[in-house]
Amino acid sequence: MSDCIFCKITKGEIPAEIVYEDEHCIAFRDIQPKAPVHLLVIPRKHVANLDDLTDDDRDLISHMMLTIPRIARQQGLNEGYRTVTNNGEGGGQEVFHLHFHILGGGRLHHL
Ligand code: DGP
Repeated sequence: MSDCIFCKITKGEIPAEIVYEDEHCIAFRDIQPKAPVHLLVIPRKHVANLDDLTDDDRDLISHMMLTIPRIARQQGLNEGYRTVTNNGEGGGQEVFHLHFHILGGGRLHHL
């Protein structure tokens, strides 16, 4: 998607503080952090949100789920962290490129 800011980040067209990348996904620091460590993990492929996934994305989503704890460990989140994805406008989604927030670095409030 040419006008998607997260696609632009994957292509290096707009800057981001990237902390992890592989052939399927990248992770970078959220520009408006809500916790001492606040990262976004996104697929390189443009997928709007969970509703946009298809059976063809099984390996991709499984890879992302397995990669999130690796990124959290690399970032020193040894005491725990929260992973959130906002899905759709009613779910608080503002950027319509699938992303998993990783929040940590302090004790988070119960949901
Ligand atoms: P959500 O509400 O789940 O769609 O969260 C979108 C998050 O993306 C929000 O926490 C702010 C972050 N964000 C928006 N634009 C940019 C950007 O250009 N760069 C970075 N690093 N983060 C962004």
